[in-house]
Amino acid sequence: MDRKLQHHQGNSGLYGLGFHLRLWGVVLLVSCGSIGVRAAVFSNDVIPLRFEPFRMPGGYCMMLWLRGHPGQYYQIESAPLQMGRGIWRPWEALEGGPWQNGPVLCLDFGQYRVHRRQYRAVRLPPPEEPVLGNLPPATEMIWIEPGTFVMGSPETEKDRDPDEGPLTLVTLTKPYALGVHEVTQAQYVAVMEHNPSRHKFNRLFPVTNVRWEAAVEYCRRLTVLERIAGLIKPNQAYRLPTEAEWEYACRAGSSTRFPYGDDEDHLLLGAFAWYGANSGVSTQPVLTRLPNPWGLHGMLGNVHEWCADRYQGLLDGGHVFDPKGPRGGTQHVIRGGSWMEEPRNCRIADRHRDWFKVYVGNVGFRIALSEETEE
Ligand SMILES: [Ca+2]
Ligand SMILES: [Ca+2]
Repeated sequence: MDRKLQHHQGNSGLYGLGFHLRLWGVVLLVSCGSIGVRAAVFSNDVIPLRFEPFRMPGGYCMMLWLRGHPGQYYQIESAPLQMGRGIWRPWEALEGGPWQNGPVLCLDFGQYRVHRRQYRAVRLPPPEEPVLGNLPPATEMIWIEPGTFVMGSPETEKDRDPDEGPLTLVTLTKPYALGVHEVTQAQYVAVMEHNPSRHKFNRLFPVTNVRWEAAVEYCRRLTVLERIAGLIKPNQAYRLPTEAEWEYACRAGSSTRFPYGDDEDHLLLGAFAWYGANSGVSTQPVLTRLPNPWGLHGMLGNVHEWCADRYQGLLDGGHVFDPKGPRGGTQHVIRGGSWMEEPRNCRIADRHRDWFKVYVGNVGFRIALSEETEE
């Protein structure tokens, strides 16, 4: 039984706050008036929750910030704003939870009439060890041979951002395999048993609204499942690619803005990538644009892809071997651009980090496979 479902059932029919106070402690209640914030704190755990309407294509959603405590889990719930009769309506958990190890940010897409909703964060008990799911539909993997390449973009590149430099010579010393497409919703659901995606039109769409931690957990579970099934060797493991591995594979030997050339007027981009101008304001099924020269589809566009690394504002410079990113920092790298981006954000060298993007339906991931090494 999914623990989120259990909590949901546990809360259903309990319209007062006393139950939560006794059991978990309601940490916060926020009602959204037209502008102001009403916050009532019911326990010693004071957890600020900021919110504001956020303009999206097609309307507004509510953007909520919760500063959680490390190691604790929260569910963010929403209910219609009470209109003065004192009758509590059922609270409903927002999709995508539970949230862990704040700070976190979530978006409520379901409610454009944001003035009429109220929100609260409820602390949850620690999760049980997750149950393993089922073997997902297989991903075709392409082995990438070790090699050396120049990471980043030259200062002369059109639309370049400063965090794409300094140009860095990178040597990758070990082979790794990369999925030919982003992880689909069918694959994610088989392993994780829920579908957090924003665009649920088709199970061949890439999964979205996946936090970095969940993408890592997917890789861990997939490794266990495929080892049991004998599909990978006992010393092989799935993981997220490092940022350098991602760019090396995306470049596929090129040093231009896109794997097929500079394309300054973006005449060809639509053949290779789903981006703002051709996506129809949505993700699109994987494998429906042309691959790069190494046979990888959708590296640019459709959904941003998580990398293993934390984000740092500049590249290392010099000559580095098997870089894994900085040790410190809270944000992780996403790469490749998405269905909602301008062409400049779909260049090979363009770098992004997680902020609210993880909850607007344009961040997914792609799996890598390699032999486990001693750190
Ligand atoms: Ca992509
Ligand atoms: Ca950028």
